[in-house]
Amino acid sequence: MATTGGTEVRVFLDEAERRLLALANESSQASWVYETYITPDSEAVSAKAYARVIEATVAAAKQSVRLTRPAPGSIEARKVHLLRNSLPLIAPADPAKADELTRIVAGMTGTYGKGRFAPTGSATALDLQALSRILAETREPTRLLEVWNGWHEVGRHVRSDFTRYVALANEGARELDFDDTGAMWRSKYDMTPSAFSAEVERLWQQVRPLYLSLHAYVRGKLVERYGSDVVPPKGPIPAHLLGNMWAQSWEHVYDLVAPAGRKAPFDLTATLVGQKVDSRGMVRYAERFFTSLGLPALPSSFWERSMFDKPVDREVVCHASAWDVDNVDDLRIKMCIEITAEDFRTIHHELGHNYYQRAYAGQPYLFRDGANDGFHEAIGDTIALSVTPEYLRQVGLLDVVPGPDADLGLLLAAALEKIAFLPFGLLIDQWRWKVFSGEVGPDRYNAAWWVLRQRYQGVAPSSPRDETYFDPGAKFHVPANTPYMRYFLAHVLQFQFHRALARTIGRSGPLHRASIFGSHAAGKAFGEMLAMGASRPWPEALEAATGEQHMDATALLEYFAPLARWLDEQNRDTPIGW
Ligand code: X8Z
Ligand code: ZN
Repeated sequence: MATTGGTEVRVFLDEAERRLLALANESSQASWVYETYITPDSEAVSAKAYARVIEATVAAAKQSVRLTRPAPGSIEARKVHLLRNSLPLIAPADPAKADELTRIVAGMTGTYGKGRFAPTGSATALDLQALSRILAETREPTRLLEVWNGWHEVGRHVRSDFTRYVALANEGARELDFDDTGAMWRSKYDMTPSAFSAEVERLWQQVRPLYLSLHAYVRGKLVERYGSDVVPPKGPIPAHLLGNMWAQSWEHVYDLVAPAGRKAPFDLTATLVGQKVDSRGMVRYAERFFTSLGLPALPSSFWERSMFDKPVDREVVCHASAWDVDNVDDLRIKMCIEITAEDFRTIHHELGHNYYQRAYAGQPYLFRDGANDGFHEAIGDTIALSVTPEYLRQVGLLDVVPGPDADLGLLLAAALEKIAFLPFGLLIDQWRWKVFSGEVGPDRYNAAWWVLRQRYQGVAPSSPRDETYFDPGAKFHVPANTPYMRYFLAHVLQFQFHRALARTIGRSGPLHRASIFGSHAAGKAFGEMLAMGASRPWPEALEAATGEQHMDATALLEYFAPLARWLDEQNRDTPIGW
């Protein structure tokens, strides 16, 4: 009988949520200790705690199938669906294999975190941050290549672990009736896995022409700077010349590609350093943006428990992340903050996660998540789009707001960050989907990686990278088992959110000059979506905030339209593509 079945499922879900919440909190505590103090013991403890979460989740997901099926569209049906899709990693039921798998993932994350390389002339081995600084600032190709090569050694150290991880993770995913781990990752978007693949391809086709324009323009400038024997005028751009270890953001080559006589409209890094803003001060700026929207200040525990600075006395995972350790209000960020414009933005990104977590903390446990993971990644970025010159003036970080003649510079700088990222955001999981499905085996891991990097990004290594290398392993999210398509989605969604919020509060004028700073109306519109968490399919959450039901790149294209026109003019005699 329907009512009996409904009650049975409800009682079961209540109990499962209670148990999973307790285990998830223990696991978060253990992971926090591990990632802020890497030792063999903290690794073992965090791996064990994670294995317990997986085991309980799988047990509950399997049991839920045996209960009376809840009515389609009901709260219970959604929870059962989310239960099966809640984790990015499922281990086999065999406890020895589950232990092995969670140890491997924790170990790969630690190996990445501990990565170091000593370039010629450096007395000590440098960490990723120091190496990234060299890539951003040096314009000497041989030096850039040495640093790029040096960091990519870290990938080699995780190759064999990664191979075993793929096998074990797939075994786990299959026990939950997914085809493989990649199919499991694609099942989280309220559509079939294949519909999701088509959806990201559709979005990519919307933005691809703009990426091609930017690529052609930047390549032309790099040819001028480095010569055509270093940069092929019609070929892919060498991966070490774009100012970033993965060529995922090109903002650090702004000075190389800016039109003659146009330096950056302002230098936020210099202002922050000049005003002696420290890491906490940086976080305060970001918090102040959120409170200006009518959202509450962060709890005092946030300021006591977060890690803002890289400790000098121990190994940590520096890659920035946001946490809600008790799934209620134990919000924290973990970062090795540097006083730069880049980290200023990243802090807004991380607080976006924290404010989302806090907004949905009133939901039942299984709904305490983003509408989809692209939403989670887009919240703070949306706020950071409102970090306009006028906003910076309002908070005392800029003296004079540059006039409309600075627009091209502002848009070019933004494009080097946001448009350059798009193909990178797309390809990491294109690669992992093929790896998990078996289409790409260990004998082709690296070759397949570079095929995709060339196809989507138009970027290539400066010398062949055979299978003794494992270059995907030199990007955090691969050893850390963090899905990546979320960032591609976020780069589309953040412009949709930004446009909708700006319009809601009547900001006219160009989107790149619009800021929602200080608007309680924008905070309310955004906050209503955040509070929904994962309780409804994501199109409903999107509609709540934007009135739109589809992910759509027209807002991004509108934002960059003046730049797109300008790039087309610049590229009249420039080869496009590779
Ligand atoms: O990993 C991150 C965040 C943490 S959720 C810092 N991002 C991606 C990356 O660094 O590769 C943000 C943008 C893309
Ligand atoms: Zn994030």
